[in-house]
Amino acid sequence: MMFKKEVETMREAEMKELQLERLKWSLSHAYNNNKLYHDKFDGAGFNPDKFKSLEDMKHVPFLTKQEMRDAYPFGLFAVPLDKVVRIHSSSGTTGNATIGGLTKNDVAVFGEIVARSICACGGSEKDIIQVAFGYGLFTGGLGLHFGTETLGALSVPISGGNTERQLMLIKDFGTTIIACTPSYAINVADYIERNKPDYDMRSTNLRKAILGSEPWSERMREEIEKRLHIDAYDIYGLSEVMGPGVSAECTEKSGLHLCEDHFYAEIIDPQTGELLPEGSSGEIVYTSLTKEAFPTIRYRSKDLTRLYRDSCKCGRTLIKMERVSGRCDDMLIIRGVNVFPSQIEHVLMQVEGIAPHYQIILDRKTAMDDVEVMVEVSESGFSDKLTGLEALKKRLAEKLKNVLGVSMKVTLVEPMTIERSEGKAKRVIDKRIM
Ligand code: DLL
Repeated sequence: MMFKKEVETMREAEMKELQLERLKWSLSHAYNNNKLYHDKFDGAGFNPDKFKSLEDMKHVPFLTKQEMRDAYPFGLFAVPLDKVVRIHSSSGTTGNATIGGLTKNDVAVFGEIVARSICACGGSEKDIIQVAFGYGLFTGGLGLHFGTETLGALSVPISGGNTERQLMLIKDFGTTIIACTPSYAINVADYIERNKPDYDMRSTNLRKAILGSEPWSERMREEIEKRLHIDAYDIYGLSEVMGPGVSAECTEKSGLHLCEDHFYAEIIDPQTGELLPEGSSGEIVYTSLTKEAFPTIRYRSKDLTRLYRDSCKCGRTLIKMERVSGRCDDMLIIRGVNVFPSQIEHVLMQVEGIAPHYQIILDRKTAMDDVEVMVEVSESGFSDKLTGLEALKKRLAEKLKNVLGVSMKVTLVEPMTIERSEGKAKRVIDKRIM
């Protein structure tokens, strides 16, 4: 089922026309109603009245995360505060948070894009959706909640954590879909294995998980699906643009359909800022097409992905986005070699006997960066035979060196040693003094 079939199956040419028309509105709205955008556009010599075709996008100046932070709290709003009905914020840990506001109409659009995402993975108004994303300024909880209600499905607003209660409600309420971070889904599987060996997920109604808010791999999907006996789907979004539902996977599980009628996306080279042709990998940049409260114009997300068109079996024609592999600002430069945490994860996940719980610890005791990969051994891989563990450690270190070209110290730890998160997992710990 599609929530808005006429848009989700629109022909490419028609979509581009719609985008052009909406871009003209959005760029003028930002220019005329927000001083920061007005000054930025003037500074770059760009006048929205001269915007005639999608090619003109290259004249529009980029907006960076720093500029968003500097505009804290409401400096990017383009409507009076009394038209704003809700505030959200990014989960950033350093500096000012970035703030997003929504008008009534924006809230409706947000609800719609999440409703589309739920339908894309095969959900419908008949579903009972346990929203195990955090509620609050974070967009995950309220985003999934309003999406569920917009669709007309039943929402269980439990928020994150309290796994015992999550499992109880899955049984008692007959939950069919759970929405949470992929790392929390793994925590739920671990919890059952350790504390409730008799809890059989197959005897519940839970069929699907809608997972997102942090990067995760195909291997993690396999693990979650196998251990929880469900189908797992990727949902993506960011508070600077709106929240979850900017793009989401369909039942084909082969890329995420982007709501390109609300967000115009471009791929640029993260180093040079140069616009790259469709199909290239790079940093994704967003321009909101319908947002009233806080227009996002050419926002450099730092998320790395690829956009492409294919004839998806689900029938949607919306442009597809590869799962986000990481962020350009997460890139670790280890002794001159660029390494992404997702690449390390990829190597770890290919080795038998390793659990998907790891942390990358960076330190600089000497002039060189030290990298330690701390990873849990799975219950099955855990043998108290020291020789077995030594061999495993050696195998991992060799594999990391071969694939990534840098040597890293590997430390194996017992199951359940690495701190579990109820929201986004913390993968990188940087102890370097800058
Ligand atoms: O994480 C919104 C969200 C909530 C998405 C619930 C999906 C589900 P922020 O806290 O602003 O918003 O963080 C946004 O998280 O720029 C990506 O780097 C990362 N991210 C979000 N979803 C995915 C995903 C929410 N499916 C930042 N895969 C984004 C990879 C993701 N990374």
